[in-house]
Amino acid sequence: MTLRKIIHIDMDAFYASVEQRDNPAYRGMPIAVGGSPEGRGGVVATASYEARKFGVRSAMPSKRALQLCPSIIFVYPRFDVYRDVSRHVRSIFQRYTDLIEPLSLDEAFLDVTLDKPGIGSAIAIAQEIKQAIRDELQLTASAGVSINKFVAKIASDMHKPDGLTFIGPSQIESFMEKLPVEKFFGVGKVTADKMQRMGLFNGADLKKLSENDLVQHFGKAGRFYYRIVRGLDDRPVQPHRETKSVGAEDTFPHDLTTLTEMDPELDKLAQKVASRLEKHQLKGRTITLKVKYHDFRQITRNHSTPLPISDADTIATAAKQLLAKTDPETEGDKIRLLGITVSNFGEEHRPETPQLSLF
Ligand code: DCP
Ligand code: MG
Repeated sequence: MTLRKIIHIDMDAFYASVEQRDNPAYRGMPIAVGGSPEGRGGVVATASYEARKFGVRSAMPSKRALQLCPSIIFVYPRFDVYRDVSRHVRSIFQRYTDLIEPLSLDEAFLDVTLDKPGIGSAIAIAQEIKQAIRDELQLTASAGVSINKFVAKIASDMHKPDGLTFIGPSQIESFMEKLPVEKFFGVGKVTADKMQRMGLFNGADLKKLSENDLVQHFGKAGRFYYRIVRGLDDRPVQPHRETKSVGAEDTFPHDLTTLTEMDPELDKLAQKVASRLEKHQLKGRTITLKVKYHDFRQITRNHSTPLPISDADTIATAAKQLLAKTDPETEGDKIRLLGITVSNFGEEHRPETPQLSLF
């Protein structure tokens, strides 16, 4: 069996770095790309590293960002520019491999096992890609190099910005053992809290449980955790995966019984979905609400709009109307999970997938 060579590349403070590159006045300054502080419901899409020092983060309300960092400069996003940069980055990747799986405008997995350019090592390929991005776009990216997607993705985040982190086959087991459970990609806050309450703080703790134990406590995901803590992840890099839906869901620590509790949760979910849609540059016409009850019954309700939508307010309103149709305050119907998905993107809103015809 030959080991694969996987690179995960993620641009550093993507929108903010593009704005700082194109506007010398923003360089070295705390900036936030996103809505204005006066604007209703404005949120930060991303912040420059200078602003992150003050605690400003993606998805934070602009008002909060201004409190944390009074000198912050708000910049309106220029999506057409980010899309062009993303295309250029993609064309750089294509010099090194045909197996590219974009996750969003600024992030992709590359399988370089074949070593198309004959460079000899995945680390050297990652270095060349970073250098090309710097030379041709005056931007920096961070790369993670390993033998599977899971580890490569965590690695790319370890030495941001401008990082390159290699985690070789012999290091994976000990790396996974030390990894805190909340860093496991795919482990949400509720699951992480549950793990911690069970005394499971890192990969080594998870490893003590049998596959059966894990499945009993965490359902289907348990099987994934069992394999991943052993460094086993054979998911292929999928070049033509198309985003068919964008969603978010939350399992609540306490079951919800009243609309007063449910409405703010739907607002939060809608906000998350809206920022994910924005990140993928998508608008959809179908909104689906998922409701799971304390006894594991699950229902979905959906609604299609004449025009594609992507903003948080419209998504939240539609989700609340769908929820109302389920008689959510019915006696005994305690709600454990709510989820919102937007789909039905249509031809004109296809995400950035590499074109087959280019190679
Ligand atoms: N984005 C967004 N809303 C979010 C998260 C991200 O609109 N909630 C956009 C803005 C980011 C881009 O997507 O620039 C890429 O997201 P990343 O999570 O990769 O964040 P950054 O590239 O900004 O920073 P980092 O250096 O941490 O990767
Ligand atoms: Mg990024």
